[in-house]
Amino acid sequence: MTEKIKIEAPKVFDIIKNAERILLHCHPGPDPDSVGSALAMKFALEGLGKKVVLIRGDGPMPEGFSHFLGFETIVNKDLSGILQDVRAGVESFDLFIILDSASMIRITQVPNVTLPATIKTLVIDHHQGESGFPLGYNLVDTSYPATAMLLYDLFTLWNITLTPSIAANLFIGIYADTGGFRYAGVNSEVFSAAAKLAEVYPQFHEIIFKMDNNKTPAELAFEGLALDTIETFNDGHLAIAAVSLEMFSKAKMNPDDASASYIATKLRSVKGWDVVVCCVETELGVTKVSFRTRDADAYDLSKIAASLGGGGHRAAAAAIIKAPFSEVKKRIVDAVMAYKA
Ligand SMILES: [Mn+2]
Repeated sequence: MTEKIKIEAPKVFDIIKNAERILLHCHPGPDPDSVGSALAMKFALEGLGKKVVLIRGDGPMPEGFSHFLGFETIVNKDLSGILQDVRAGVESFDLFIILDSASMIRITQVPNVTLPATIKTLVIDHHQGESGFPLGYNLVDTSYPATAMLLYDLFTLWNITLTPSIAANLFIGIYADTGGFRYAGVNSEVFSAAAKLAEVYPQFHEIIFKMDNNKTPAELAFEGLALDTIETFNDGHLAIAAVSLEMFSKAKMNPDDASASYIATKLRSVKGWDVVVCCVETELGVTKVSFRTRDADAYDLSKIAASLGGGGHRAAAAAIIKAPFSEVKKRIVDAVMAYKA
């Protein structure tokens, strides 16, 4: 537990105690830390007597998450959809707790969505290079390996009872963001938290199995397509896989079946490929780019991604590049080279 969290916990708890109706969300391209943290927070807030609405966000939600406890309570709306309800007077919130995200682009990629001034914001996040919302309260601690681990410490300091639903969702978030307890940032405190959570929800492995083994044949076919496109740059230190809309249509496949981050993580397994990138053109001229590195001391991907308009962590980051597909690779190579220089 960091000193920062010990100092911040009572202040953040006061903000929550003073709120009645609270909005939660999942970030675009939701990962288990986003969804698990949001569900755990929802159950904790409901235990405190709050009215809570958790929206799906931009979606769609991965099939493999459907076994998370409370998944069926996620409201099938994005931020602009729920704000329409607010403006129409059929819904109201006094607080928006923004988890695992600290900028508008990590909440919604729908352009020109603005929050009404009546809804206060509270950011709780662990991403580098994100500082929160100028007018809200921001608790960003990048020393945490997962938002779910940060929530575990906050819940402990707030004396929240760890119900099975809270424990299962926090476990999933910590498990996924640490790569199954393998990444830097995993320490004895993370294992202590996991042990406590597993004590409360011993069947955690069932949810993990269903989450990790939920592929469709189309997703596997995409893997083949993407691995076939790999090119290396920068004396073999940078490897890029890139799939265009044209390639999808030739292969009679759909970009919806493509996970850029999954392929990037696979590429990272190759010795010598220090920075790896997977690009997926999702709409004409819009390419989703996922970065991974096996050498986070030499490369800070949060900075490389930021130079392309994205963000993330040192070892894993992402960006959306709006440019003709033929220019995307050059932009990435230039960004990586510029960082080295
Ligand atoms: Mn996270």
